[in-house]
Amino acid sequence: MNKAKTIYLSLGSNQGNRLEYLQKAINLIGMRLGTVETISTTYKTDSWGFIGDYFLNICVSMSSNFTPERLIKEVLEIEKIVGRVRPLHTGFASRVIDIDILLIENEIINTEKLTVPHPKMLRRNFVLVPLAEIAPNCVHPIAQKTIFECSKECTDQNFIERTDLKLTRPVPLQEKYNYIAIEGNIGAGKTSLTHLIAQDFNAKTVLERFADNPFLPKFYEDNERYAFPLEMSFLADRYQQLSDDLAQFDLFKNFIVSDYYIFKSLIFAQVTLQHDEFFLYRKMFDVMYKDITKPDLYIYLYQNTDRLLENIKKRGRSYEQNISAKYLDKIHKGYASFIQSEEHLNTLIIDVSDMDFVNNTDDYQRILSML
Ligand code: PH2
Ligand code: MG
Ligand code: MG
Repeated sequence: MNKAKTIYLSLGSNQGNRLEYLQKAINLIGMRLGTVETISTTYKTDSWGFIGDYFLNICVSMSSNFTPERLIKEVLEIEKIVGRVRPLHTGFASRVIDIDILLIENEIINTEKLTVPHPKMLRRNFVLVPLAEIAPNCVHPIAQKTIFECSKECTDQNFIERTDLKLTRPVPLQEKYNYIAIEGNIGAGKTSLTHLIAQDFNAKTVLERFADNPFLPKFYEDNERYAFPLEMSFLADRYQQLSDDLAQFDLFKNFIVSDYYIFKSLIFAQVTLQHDEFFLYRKMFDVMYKDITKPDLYIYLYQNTDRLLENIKKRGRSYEQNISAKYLDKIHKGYASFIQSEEHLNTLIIDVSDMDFVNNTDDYQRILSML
């Protein structure tokens, strides 16, 4: 995985409701590029380099683990979503939004699509003034001077003034939550979504160790005979893992994403066990359940049964191939009644039946925007 880098952006708008366009762009940056760290004061500036209406300009610092190529591609995409239409003629033109990449740490990049540091930044007060506010000590890798010094030396005479127009920083996922559990039926995509989020938000993962359970293949051969040892061993294993891992990570410093929550043990047990077995199981479960930290967000991925069966087939675990639609329906009903009964759990149900969040970034973004 790429390490997250600090990136400085300049944003400007000189048409329509400028502040609203800036806010929209900031929200999209937070959703699609990475974590927005700081936003400068909003400045009112005269258009620089061409005759046009006044601008609102800001600088933003953010962190992202995207490559520069991916970064510029996403930036152009965000400009389009906010409503920028690029005219055919060359030279500057009025625009609802412009997002320029100023600095990517101390990198110097010269490709056809991207030049970093931004080639004109040292000649522009509408860049240097807001940038000096949020990054005075950052060193410009070509000038070899701090932004504060660059700003002092800039001879740009264009009008620039502070405003008190406020923009809001989008709160990133890892600041909203400490521990997210992603749940769903067999084949719903829990583990895939867990990995995606962990990668993008630098989260620690707690992943179910289903493959190590020696009773699982046996259970699919002979349900009645192996249901009890299977459920007990799942419970013991999950309890051990959750109590170890959640103790090992500092819940207030680390952001944790898990592809299960211990309650699934009870849901499956209710489906697979005989009454008297379930009664005994429940006693053990209740003792353990008390001890386990609750996630501050519980996501249930709902996927229709046909898609579940399709996914199970696709991932090709031999012992899962005989799972029936009826069994999956029972499991789903178990989850549904659990979600209804747990009023104190912060739950979010996401219907992913029409989504492909692994291969389609828009679907993935749609999910992130719900969290
Ligand atoms: N952007 C330009 C050209 N001129 N002038 C101001 N005041 N603010 C801008 O953001 C700006 C500009 C090219 O992107
Ligand atoms: Mg520009
Ligand atoms: Mg630009």
